[in-house]
Amino acid sequence: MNEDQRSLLLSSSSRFPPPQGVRLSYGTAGFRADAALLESTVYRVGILAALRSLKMDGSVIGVMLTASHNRVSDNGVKIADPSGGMLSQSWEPFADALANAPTSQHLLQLITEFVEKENISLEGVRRAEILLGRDTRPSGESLLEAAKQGISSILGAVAIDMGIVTTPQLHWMVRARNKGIKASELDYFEQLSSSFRCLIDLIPSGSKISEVDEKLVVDGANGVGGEKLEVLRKMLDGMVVEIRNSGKDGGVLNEGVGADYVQKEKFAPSGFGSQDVGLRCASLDGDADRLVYFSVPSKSCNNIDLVDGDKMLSLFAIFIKEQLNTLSKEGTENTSSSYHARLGVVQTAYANGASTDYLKKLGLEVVFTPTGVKYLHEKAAEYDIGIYFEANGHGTIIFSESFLCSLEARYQEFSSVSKGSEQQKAALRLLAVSKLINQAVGDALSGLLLVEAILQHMGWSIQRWSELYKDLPSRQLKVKVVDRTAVITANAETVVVRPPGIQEAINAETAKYPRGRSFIRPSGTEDVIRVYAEASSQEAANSLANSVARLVDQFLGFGSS
Ligand code: 16G
Ligand code: MG
Repeated sequence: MNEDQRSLLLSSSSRFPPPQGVRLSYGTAGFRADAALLESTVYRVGILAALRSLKMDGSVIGVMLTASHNRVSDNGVKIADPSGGMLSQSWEPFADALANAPTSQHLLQLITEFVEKENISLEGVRRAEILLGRDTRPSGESLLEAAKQGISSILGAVAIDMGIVTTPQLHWMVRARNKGIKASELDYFEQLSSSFRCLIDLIPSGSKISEVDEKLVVDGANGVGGEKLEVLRKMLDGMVVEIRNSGKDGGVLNEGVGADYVQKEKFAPSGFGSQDVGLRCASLDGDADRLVYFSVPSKSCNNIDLVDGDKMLSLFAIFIKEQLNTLSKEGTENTSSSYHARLGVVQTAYANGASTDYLKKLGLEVVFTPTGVKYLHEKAAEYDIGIYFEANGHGTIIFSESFLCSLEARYQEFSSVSKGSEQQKAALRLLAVSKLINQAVGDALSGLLLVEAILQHMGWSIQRWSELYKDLPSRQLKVKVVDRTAVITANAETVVVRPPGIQEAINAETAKYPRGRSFIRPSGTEDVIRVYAEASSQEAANSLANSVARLVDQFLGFGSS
């Protein structure tokens, strides 16, 4: 590192001292804390993003300021790698160390050692480029400034402010930029709306949705998603969408609204109720990377029928499987031999057991990973078409480059030898899905358009969709413990290997309940142990969850040591 670079880092870091007595942790998907504590962390993440861009030969990196579904007074920062996915896990320990370096000197030393180890040249000869995005939180503006200062303290690094965007928009832009395709917000909207239109135009003439189902009502969580959906809606003719909680009517971000609230509480969000009985409703989270659907079944209460990430996964899997089956049908003598696509679905332990049974009955390959998009995404990337979802509504579909190339070739072939054939349409539908769905990361807006297109294709109401299978009743609890890192899990968080004895005790409890299943895991975002239980009735699920929570308290609680 040359002298100019050293003094630049020393002078800028002295303006961003870390908060006293607070340890920040990178967590599952970035840093999150009360916004007042984050300036120094965001400044340092700016440095990290610039170094990452240099390491990746100048590829564009993204920095997103958001605390997703959390309180409006919180904020957070996430990093998007060149693929548009989450920051490589191999850099997470550095992110942790950087955020917690106590002084400017320590920071400098850490950076010096890291760039040496990673072979990153800091002479300012190479350009690094970072796209910055933020959600609608008021703290976003000053944190943006901190990120810019971090970026500009690495010689040759430039920040480009993309303004207020959803998290998935920023990931999409990073991916697009690195693929050399147009990457503005308008390009994003145009890609989504044109591929949506393509799917709608390919709907078989027999499918007709009844009038009551025409309208979709969306809860925007009083965040950035509702605002962006307003823009997108204008580009989608023929789709009737009403947007509530768009943040314009004085509601507070994520307060009694949004996908997290709806999925966890199984309750209609604020602004929804008896007037909406039977309507197809959807809810986005605060930064629009999660999506759930729901309907209000009766006028008497605000309970909902939840259609969660598992059911979205099922819907997408059915549609894709149908297209792949059509593609592989015989009868097109003049085309080359068919390409057998490997389709895989990825879930976590939180997936409702009924969904896993259903997917397996469809003949699909179902695999499990630990909680967190980075794990699911990585696994899904092993397939030609990988569909992944968490029950909470995080998820997407990814297509391998080689599969897309062969699909494109087959489409061209069908176009010349069997134009208008079912096979040609199936190929075109899959190509449209690959453009509509955000392959960088789960995206509530693109997911919503895909759900809408598939429901219309199938001629299904939300009730018909919800009836694909019946969720097993489940219950989630959290337990405060002395040290959550004392819990070590294996097999995609379904088994506890440490502390010894607790898994056997959980097994003994679970065995008492018909269709019982339960697991515990340390949260990656909060200082708690989470408990999940499901069973054949709600009472049984509650009781199993309570018993397991008691075991956690016995083995790890404050009375245990
Ligand atoms: C993060 C993850 C989410 C996961 C959640 C679990 C991403 C982008 N987000 O929000 O996928 O469901 O953590 O939280 O990966 P927990 O560890 O506190 O239960
Ligand atoms: Mg989110």
